[in-house]
Amino acid sequence: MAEIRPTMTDDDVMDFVANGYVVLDEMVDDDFNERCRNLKQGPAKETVGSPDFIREVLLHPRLAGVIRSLLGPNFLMPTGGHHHLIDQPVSGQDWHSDGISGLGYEINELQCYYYPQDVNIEDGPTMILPGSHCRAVNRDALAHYGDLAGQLSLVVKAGTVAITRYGIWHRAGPKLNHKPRSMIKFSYFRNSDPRRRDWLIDSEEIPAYRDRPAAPYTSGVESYRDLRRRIHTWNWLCGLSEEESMAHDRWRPAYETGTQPVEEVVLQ
Ligand SMILES: O=C(O)CCC(=O)C(=O)O
Repeated sequence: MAEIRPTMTDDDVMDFVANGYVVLDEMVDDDFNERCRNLKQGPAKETVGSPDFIREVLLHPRLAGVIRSLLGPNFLMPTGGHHHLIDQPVSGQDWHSDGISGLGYEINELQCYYYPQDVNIEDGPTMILPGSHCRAVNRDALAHYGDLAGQLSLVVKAGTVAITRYGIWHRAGPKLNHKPRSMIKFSYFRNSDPRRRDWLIDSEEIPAYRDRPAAPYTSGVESYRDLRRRIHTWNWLCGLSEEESMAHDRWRPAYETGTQPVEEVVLQ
């Protein structure tokens, strides 16, 4: 198999850590997009597992380069997928995050959305909430939210793939027409914890996480929590141990060190 080259830089990875998504515009060839437009709604294991799909989509150098950057060189390939087809006007889905996604700052699963046709605003684009990927959420509560500051409608051209950190809040947006809108969803997984930066680097010296703007829906307290989570994620992706990570977290209060085993304490 051809070597998969990482495509992300330190800054790209820091962006992903904060936002939880990357969009690769018009990545897949039109001929192949055409072939993916008339699938049945529902499980798409055969399509996603087919040699053509693997070549044209899953191992496309732009997509595989991002996956390798974020999940390491030995990542696990998707073994199935789901075709989300909407072909009539609907008010859209409730906000949700999938499966048992929730707490945790690691990046172990990347969930991708592939659009084989253009998606305009009236076609029911997928909507995501950047930065929501590590936020624990009660799905029943989340379903009551309406429009959220900072939400993003994935209005895209055919062949676009959006890569998200599993757990990102999303929904199918309102659809105003009968034009079929397809989205094929599939996930890649990490196979081992990161030991080093697996992306394009200029120097062996690990840079400290450079903060990104706070999400527009956060207060001071929540944006502080986001920042601390981002630092955790960045340090973990860089392969830093818990102890090294502490040295890289300038925001950690002095009492949050937690490194001394109780059996080492000698009472005077
Ligand atoms: O169809 C869409 O745009 C989103 C659907 C989805 O991701 C879901 O149902 O979990």
